[in-house]
Amino acid sequence: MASQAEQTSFLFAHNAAFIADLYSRFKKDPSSVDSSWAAFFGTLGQDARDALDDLGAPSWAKKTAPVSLDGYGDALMAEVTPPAAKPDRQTKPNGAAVAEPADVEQLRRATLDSIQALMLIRAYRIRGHFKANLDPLGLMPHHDHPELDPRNYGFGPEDWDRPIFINNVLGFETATLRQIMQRLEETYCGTIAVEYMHIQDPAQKLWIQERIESVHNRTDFTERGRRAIYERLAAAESFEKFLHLKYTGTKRFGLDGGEALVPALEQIMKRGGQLGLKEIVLGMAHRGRLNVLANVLGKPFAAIFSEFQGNPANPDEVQGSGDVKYHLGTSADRDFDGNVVHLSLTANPSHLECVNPVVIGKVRAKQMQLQDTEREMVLPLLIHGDAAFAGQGVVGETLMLSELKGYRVGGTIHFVINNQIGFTTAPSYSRSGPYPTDVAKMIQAPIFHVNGDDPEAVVHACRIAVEFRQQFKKDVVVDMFCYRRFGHNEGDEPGFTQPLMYKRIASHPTTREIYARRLVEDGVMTEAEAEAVMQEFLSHLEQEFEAASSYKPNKADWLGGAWSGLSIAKGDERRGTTAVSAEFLKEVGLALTKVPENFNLNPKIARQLKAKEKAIIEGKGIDWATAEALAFGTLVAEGVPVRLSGQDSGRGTFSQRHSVLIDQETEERYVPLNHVRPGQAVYEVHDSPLSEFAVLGFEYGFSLAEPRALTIWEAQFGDFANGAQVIIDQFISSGEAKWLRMSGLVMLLPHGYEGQGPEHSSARLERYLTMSGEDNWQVIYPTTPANYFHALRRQIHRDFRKPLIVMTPKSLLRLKDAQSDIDMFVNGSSFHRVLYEDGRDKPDESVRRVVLCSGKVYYDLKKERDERGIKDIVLVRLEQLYPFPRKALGEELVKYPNADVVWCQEEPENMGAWFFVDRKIEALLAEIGHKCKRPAYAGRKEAAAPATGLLRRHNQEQAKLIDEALTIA
Ligand SMILES: Cc1ncc(C[n+]2csc(CCOP(=O)(O)OP(=O)(O)O)c2C)c(N)n1
Repeated sequence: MASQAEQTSFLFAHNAAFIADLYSRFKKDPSSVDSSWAAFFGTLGQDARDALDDLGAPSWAKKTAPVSLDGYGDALMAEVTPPAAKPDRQTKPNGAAVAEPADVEQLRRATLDSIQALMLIRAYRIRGHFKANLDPLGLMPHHDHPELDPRNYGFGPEDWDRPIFINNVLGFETATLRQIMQRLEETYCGTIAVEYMHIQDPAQKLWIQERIESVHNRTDFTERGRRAIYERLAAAESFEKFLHLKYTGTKRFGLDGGEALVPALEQIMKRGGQLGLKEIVLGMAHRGRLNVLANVLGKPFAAIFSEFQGNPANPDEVQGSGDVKYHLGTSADRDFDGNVVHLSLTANPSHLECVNPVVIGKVRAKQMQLQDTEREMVLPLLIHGDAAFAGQGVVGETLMLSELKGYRVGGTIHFVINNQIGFTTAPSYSRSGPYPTDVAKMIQAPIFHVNGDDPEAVVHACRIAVEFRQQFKKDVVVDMFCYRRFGHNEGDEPGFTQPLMYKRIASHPTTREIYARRLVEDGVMTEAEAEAVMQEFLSHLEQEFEAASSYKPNKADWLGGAWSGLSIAKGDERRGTTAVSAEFLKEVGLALTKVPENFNLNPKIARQLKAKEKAIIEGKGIDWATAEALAFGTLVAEGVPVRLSGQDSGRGTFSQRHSVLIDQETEERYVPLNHVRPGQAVYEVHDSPLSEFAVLGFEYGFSLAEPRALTIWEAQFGDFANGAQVIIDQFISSGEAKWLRMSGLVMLLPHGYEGQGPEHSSARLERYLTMSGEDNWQVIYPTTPANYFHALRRQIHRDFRKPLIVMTPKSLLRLKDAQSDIDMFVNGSSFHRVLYEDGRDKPDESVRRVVLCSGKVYYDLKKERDERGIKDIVLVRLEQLYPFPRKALGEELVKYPNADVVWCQEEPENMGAWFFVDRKIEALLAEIGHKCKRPAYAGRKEAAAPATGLLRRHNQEQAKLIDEALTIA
């Protein structure tokens, strides 16, 4: 005879659909169910209600057709045998609500019983990771979370062996508490723990649940697969051991303790290749980088040893500063059973995590090149340190890009080498949360925590990660708990600060040793075989070491792939051919003023378009924004994609650009630049999120991968670029010198003193000039729309690429004087680095003063000089400050042998271009034998803040500096 408990369970099983239906009605309208049931449901807390939801919710085990596990077991680098047969899937009572049973009270008791079990299961899904076995050193405090204690759900010792109906959750229709607990512990508290219940998308959540619960989060690898894992571990360990032996105490930021990274990456590549990946762009910091270069990307061991011996990574004739060996990048093709995956590791500077957005930007460009609209062919793979991932703000900024239209790349795989220490700092000092990965929850990424001493678990988690990414095109995180066997670098003594941890590490066997023991115990290999694999690697390394002394890098690794055909910058003028024909300019210009019929244009915009049309037809008075649109339009018409991103860039901060027109009735968007001519390239403009660091990094990355597009980042106001200073200093200004990586990125930085206060006046021109050297980039402060037009086109119409820093105007956007006529755009016109005044009617000898200046102040000077009727002062504009146009400026200055020379700027004396041009002009005057020896200075006096916040003071200062430029002796 069935026991009371069995009857209860049976009773509930047969009425589950009834309860689910009743509850769903109650949720919609409590008065729609019988008042006694309403009272029953009303007493349930939120957790119980969530559990009750599980009754009606879809679950992998409840689906009628089994979820496909296609390809699950086959062809893993470490192959797996098919998962254990799925638990019996009995058809649950479903369909229409069953009639209310007679014994309602008993049914309610049974319902509560099930609810309690489901609450417990739910708690494990949410919090099971706290109890998981993650720390190889066993130092992490073990959490027995109260929510994981069955007693807290009303279960006593007598309840462990009676059946409870749980409606196919966990694959059991009915199970005892003992069975449930065992299943929960092995699934959620083993060496893989998962955080996924924060994901709101039911399909994603269910997918993960299925992957974990259907195989109890374990996977059975084949012997061949296990041997392969062992071999990769041996490769990783032997490499570090060898370096330790040969270069004791030399910095290498070893992977020792985190060797499972190597088979893990291998798995992502192999499984990714099966799922359509053609290319993986990696970004990683110092830790284990040499190991990844050698053992994953196949950089020759001899090359690495040669670098350890102090030899350069590139042939001697290659210029530049070079970089330390653990910052260098490389690329390689790897073939996994016929799936070729191209791998590239992006060079990165010391500044942790700043490479993240750069990698993402590169991936986006590569996806564009491959027309990978599904974003399944190119994957970003970022490898992080635990302290850095938790601490650096750019991590959050980059994650935030992940779902944005203009920046998404279909998900990044993040792998955290969580060695539970950052330099000398323990986690309790370096993050406010249990895991370094909590930041990834902001984008609802699933997070797998895994014990690095269980390499099979690490490989398995990575397999799920890449499958999830390919399936859902979303970020996913693998957090590998491990340890750092030596100090932060190999010259450090970790015992000073972590004596207990390091005592534990000293007696802790390596991951490979532990795994070898496991394989020996399981009869997969003998001890001797395991040892032989290790010896084989070591003797190979010995041979490579011998070869290192004669190793010569034969070819600098640049200008390959998308860069082939481009070359290294040379020559002085570097104008390029940037002019267009008048017909072409008009064709483009007129296309920019058209909108589709029935498009409800804003009336003000309609008037502006009319004015533009007139300017283009007459060829007169082309303003800044129109010149920019003409540059973009001619480029896209020529087949050159243009990508512009920045805050509010579509409209333009100063309401000047309007490159996206908005229908006033429907908010439909129309981008005239994408309707210039058939077959044209794409113009993309993206209003960026309110981030500078990640967005600039992204655009820089895009420009690295796509030299044949014009890539532009725009700051809202120039000095907001401060927030992206790391990208400017570490990549844009020095990437070519350090890593032989060119970029044609344009940075548009609104600059100019119009009385808008300390932050909205200066783009900090001085910083860019301080960083100018070794022909690293171009810094311009143009004063005419035509010059801007040519400067933009010049970025593409030359055979080299250099970043372009542009001080862009604000007030000049609407200044009549600052307009250009069509002849400045056409027929052999070009960018001018120096602009002088035409049409003077007095001889040059009569000129008493040359006022040199750059940018907006020119118009203030001109106005004042002309109003005063001064005829013997000329104004010469330096439109390009770097590379300094010495020759062109010299040619101007020799014309005025009787003049003195004044440098005029709006910025304070300790800012702007003065300190930069001062000595250069002095040297130039000496070189041309000018009578004037040094330029005099007219500008704001030295200051701490770039500008005053008081308009009246601004006006006084501005009038004074203009006056001084014209009058000082
Ligand atoms: C932005 C930045 N700040 C500080 C440093 C100096 N630094 C280099 S490594 C390191 C600790 C990194 O710890 P973690 O991210 O856990 O990586 P691990 O070295 O442990 O692998 C620090 C503070 C740096 N490189 N970059």
